[in-house]
Amino acid sequence: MKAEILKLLRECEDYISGERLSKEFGVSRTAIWKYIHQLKEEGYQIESVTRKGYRLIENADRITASEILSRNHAGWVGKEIEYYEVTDSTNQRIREFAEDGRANGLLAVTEEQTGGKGRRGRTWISPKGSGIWMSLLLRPELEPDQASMVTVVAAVALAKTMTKLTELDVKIKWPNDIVVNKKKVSGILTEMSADMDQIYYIIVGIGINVNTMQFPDEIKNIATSIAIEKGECISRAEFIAEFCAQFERYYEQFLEKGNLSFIQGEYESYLINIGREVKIIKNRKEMIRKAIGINELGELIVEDEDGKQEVVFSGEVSVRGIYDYV
Ligand code: BTX
Repeated sequence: MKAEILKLLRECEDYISGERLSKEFGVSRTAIWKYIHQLKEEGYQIESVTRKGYRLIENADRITASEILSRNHAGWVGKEIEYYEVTDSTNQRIREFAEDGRANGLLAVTEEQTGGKGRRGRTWISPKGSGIWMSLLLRPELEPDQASMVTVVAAVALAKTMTKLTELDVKIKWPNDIVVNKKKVSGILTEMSADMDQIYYIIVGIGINVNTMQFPDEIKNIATSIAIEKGECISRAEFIAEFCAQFERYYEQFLEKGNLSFIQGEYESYLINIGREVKIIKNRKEMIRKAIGINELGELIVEDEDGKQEVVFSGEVSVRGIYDYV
């Protein structure tokens, strides 16, 4: 209800009376007053004027649970949200929630991560207030070897969301970097808990540089943000809400089909590697191949000089000439 009140306040530029709010939501004016008080405690500047009612003064770029829920139009993804001012890693939070039995679709978001994780033990730099650092809990009935396909689904949902909200030329660097202008704007870290033949849960962790204007030296040549590329800031809460809806749509199709055939073409339309040379590292040997596309399992199809094709699994590929540093 708090999120609904916030939504109404945001949509209405004028004052809304306590009476109207109480009628709208079927609760007492005191209950409305309590929700308004809670929103104020979350940092919203809400003016209350006798005989006129309430008005939202400033609309800062917040990602609190109420802010996201008031925009979320998905069915079950992100319908429950845990918000943190600061935490070590949202993937870690979701892992604990998963072990506690929390439901499919739970989302954890934070303003800042002190121990943001990338793949293979790398660090994900997650400064305060300007990015989206979030993780989603999924409990699919899939075989463990299907889990990596969820990352591909998330990458397409992310690319689609970004394209829709920013109109930037968004690309995917196989398997799951989101790239704008040859620089990394977002990364995905998928983790899971499983045994040989069943998945207990999957954690999809997503980091997006949204309104970040400066990066530390170690990544300043490879990283960019939506704001840098677009020249203006965008609403992080709106981005998260749109992503939830996009992801839900693609993910449900994936569960129905069990493979990525329905999304292959769309993934390839974003794929920056397509038709280009990639460096493949197999058994410590490096080879140059041309990337052709992906198969229905999300593996990269590459071709040698004689036109012989083979597939490449995650992590064996680096991309020549895509990032300046490669
Ligand atoms: P990755 O291993 O593909 O990328 C990590 C590499 O990317 C780093 O080694 C560094 O070179 C570069 N990098 C680090 N921080 C940034 C940044 N902010 N922008 C651009 N490049 C950067 C990608 O791993 C997976 C990242 C997932 C992050 C999310 S955030 C929410 C969730 N919680 C968590 O701990 N991780 C995930």
